[in-house]
Amino acid sequence: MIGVNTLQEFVVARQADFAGATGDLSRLLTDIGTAAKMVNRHVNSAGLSGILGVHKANGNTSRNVQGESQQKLDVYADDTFTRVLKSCLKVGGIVSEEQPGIIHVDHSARGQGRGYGKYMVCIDPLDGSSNVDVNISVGTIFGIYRRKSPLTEPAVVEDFLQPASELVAAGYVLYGSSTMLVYSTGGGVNGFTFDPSIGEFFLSHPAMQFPKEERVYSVNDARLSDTDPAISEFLADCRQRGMTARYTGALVADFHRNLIQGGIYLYPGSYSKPEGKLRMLYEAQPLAFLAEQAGGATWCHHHNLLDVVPGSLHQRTPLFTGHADSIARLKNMMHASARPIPEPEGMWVLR
Ligand code: AHM
Ligand code: MG
Repeated sequence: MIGVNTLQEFVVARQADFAGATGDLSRLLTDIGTAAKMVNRHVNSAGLSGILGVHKANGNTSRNVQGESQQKLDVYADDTFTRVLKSCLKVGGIVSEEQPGIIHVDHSARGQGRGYGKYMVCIDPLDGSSNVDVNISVGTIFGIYRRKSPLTEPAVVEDFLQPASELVAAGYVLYGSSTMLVYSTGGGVNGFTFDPSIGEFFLSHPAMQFPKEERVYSVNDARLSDTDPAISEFLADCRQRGMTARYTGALVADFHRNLIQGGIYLYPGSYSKPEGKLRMLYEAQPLAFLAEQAGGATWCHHHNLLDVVPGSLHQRTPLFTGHADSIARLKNMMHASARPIPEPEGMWVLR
């Protein structure tokens, strides 16, 4: 890979590793990089350009399909990513945390190609957006599946309801002290840092892997009183081992730190809400794919999350992701738990 530097060069060079690759996925990944640059510019100047705070429509706070209030930047990021993705000829459908249903992309209608593209994109356009107003890191998370239904028809929900083990590619953008794009197409994980003076992402973190050490655990401890006591037991064990707590409120930032320093992120289900908070398609599945590619693992109280088939587009899931040894210890403690969290009924089936 000597001489390969920019995201675009790297993506295209990697394409050669896949026999019969057409370049379609490469185009899609570089388009995601373009949208990330646009969102990055807004995130960086949010305090100056009047786009902090909640988004209002007709004087009322806008809410997404899940009833959560939307920040102005949530709306801008959603708009930008969907606009860029819709222009990508190989995208046939998009689902976003901010939108109720499938956004169909029909290229023939615009005389741009034949029918619908073969890639299905799942996206959380601005993860951790409550951090924006206080100038703390936020992110974008994406996952790309190959559609199953015929290309001549609009995509169907089942095209998106696939287990994370079927992802063709996944990644995230972290808008932090510097902006990074991290992605995998299944042959390891690579990270790129944005150089704002040149306007390009450059390969800065090749072949990312969780380190040997387990250093950090990330959890909102206000969520622990109504969940499996095995989690508190696990956290006590983490402290005993000299691990330290770090939690930003932005999953991307916590996942990224734990990938680099060695750690585990936990967002459990509770007895009153066994499905937890995080979204399966937009958050959990892409990160589970990346964790595995980086030598880590992902669990969701009862299963390896990679094997779980989501039941609906906006399905939520408990999420434990990060260092493989930490996940293994947590699993053992959960297996021995006297009060496990019940599995949400009818929410998913295993393959
Ligand atoms: P969002 O996609 O609406 O921003 O919600 C997801 C975020 C994660 O980034 C973060 O880890 C978690 O929600 C924080 O939730 P809590 O405030 O309950 O700790
Ligand atoms: Mg999110």
